[in-house]
Amino acid sequence: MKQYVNYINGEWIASASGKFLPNTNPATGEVLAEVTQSTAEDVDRAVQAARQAQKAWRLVPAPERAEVLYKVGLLLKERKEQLAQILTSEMGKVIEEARGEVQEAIDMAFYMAGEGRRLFGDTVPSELRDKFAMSVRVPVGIAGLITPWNFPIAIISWKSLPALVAGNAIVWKPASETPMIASEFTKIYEEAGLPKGLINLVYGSGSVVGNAMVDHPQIDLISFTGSNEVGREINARAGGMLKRTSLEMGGKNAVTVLDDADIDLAVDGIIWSAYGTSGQRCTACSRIIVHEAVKEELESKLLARIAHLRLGNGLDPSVDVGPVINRASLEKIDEYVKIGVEEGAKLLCGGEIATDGELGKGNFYLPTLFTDVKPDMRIAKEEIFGPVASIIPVKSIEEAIEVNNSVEFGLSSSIFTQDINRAFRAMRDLDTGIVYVNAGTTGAEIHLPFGGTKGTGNGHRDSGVAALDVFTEWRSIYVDYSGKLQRAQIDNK
Ligand code: UN1
Repeated sequence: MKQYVNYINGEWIASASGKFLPNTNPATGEVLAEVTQSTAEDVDRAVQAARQAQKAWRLVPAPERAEVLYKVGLLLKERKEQLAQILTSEMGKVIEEARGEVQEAIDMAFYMAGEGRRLFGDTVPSELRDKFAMSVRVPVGIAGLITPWNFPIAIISWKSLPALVAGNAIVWKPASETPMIASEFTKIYEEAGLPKGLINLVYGSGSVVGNAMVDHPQIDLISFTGSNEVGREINARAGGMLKRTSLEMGGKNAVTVLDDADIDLAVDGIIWSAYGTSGQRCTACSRIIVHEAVKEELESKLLARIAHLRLGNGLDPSVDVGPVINRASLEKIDEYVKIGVEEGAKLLCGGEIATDGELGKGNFYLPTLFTDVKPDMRIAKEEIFGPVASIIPVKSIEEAIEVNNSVEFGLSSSIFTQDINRAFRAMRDLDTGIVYVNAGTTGAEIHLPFGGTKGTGNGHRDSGVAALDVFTEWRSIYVDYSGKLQRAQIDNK
C-alpha cells in the first residue's frame, strides 16, 4: 500500500506518531493509500523550517521568486491529465471538472507569477518639499494554510502562490480526504526549484494539526477555507493572539429566474451549478428563486434534465454526477432531505441514497429537487453540500432579492433576466461577494477576488490581486531629502 508522508524542510518524512489512516475512493470504496497522521511536534518542526527559509526568501527579488511560479505553471500544465485523474479518484468529481480545476491552478500560477513584476504599491506626492512618499507590500512571514477537499488543487493554488510570490513561507494542512493531490502539488513546487522549507506539507486532523497551527505563536496568519463552524473556531482561537485570519466558509447560493428570463438558459445554469461537483461547491446553487409566472415551466424543464443525469464513477467520461465525499456527508444530505419533507416542502425528484449495482459501493445521492419551499425552512437556510436544490416561488424582483439576501451566507448569487434595468438592480442589491447575470452561481475566474459577505467570510478574499492583501503588510515609507526637520501638518500650513 502506498504511504503518503509529510514534506518538511525539503524532506519526505512520516510523523513520529507512527499512525496512518486510509484514503478511500468515494466512488468505489477502494482504499487508495495510507496517510501519516501528524502531531503538534511535526507542526513545530515545519514552522522552524519555514522561519529559517523565509529569512532568505524575503530578500530574493520578487521577479526571481516568480520564476519558480512560472515553472510550477508549466509543470501543472504538463501533468494536467495525470493530476485530474488523481483528483477524481480520491475526491470523486467527474473528470472534466477535475481537468477544469487543474486548469484553475495553472491559470493562478501564471497570473501570480506576473505579480512578481507588479506587487504594486502607491507613490504619492508628499505634502512637504524635498520629501518622497510611497507604500510597498512586505511579506507577513509564515502563512498557515488549511484547505478543503472539494477543490483540493485550486484552493491551495489561490493561497500558496500569492503567499510565495509575496515572500512568505508556508505550513500547509490539506484536507484529510485529499492527500494524494496535495502530495503531487507539493512535488511540483519541489521540482520547480522552490528552496527547501518554503512549503511544508503536514498531514493530519484539524483537531491536532489544524489547532496546533492556529495556536503556534510563530505562524503569523491563517488562511482557511472550509465549514462555518470550523472557521468560527479558528477565528476565536486566533483572535485572542491577534493573529490575522482569512476565512472563506459556506454558502447558500441562489439562482433567481425572473419572468422575462431565457428559461432554457436558466435550466442549463441551474443544472450545472446545483448538480455539478454533486453540489459540493461553496458556490453551488442550492436555492432557485423563481417568479411564479414561470415556475411550472422551469420545474418541468428541470425535471426532464435531471432525469437524464448519469450517476457514477467520475473517471467514466459519460458520467455527469459523481459521488459525495464520504458516508458522513451522504447521511447528512439524507437527513436534510427528511427535514425538508417534514417541513412541508414538496419533493419533486431524488431524495434517496443511490444503491443500484456499483453505485452501492460508493457514496452516491440521487440529484434532488424540492419545490414550494419557504425561505424560512431549514433546507432554504442551511448549507447541505450535496446535490439538493430548493425552488422558492416569488412574485417580484423585489421579493426575489429579499429572499436571496435573507440567509446568513453571502458567497454567490445569480439572476436570469433579459431586462438590463433589472440586471443592474440585481448587481447593486444582491449582497454576495460574487454576482452572475445570466449564468449559474459557479465558475469564478482566478483574476477576480473570490469570497463572500456575512457568514461566508471575514472580509478577506482569495485569488485575484485581493489575495495579496492577505499575504502582505503595507509599509508606508517617507524619505526626506531636505536636510532639515520638516513637520507634516504643521510646517507647511
Ligand atoms: C469552492 O467551491 O470553494 O467558482 C470553490 C467556482 C470554482 C471555485 C469554487 N471556480 O465554482
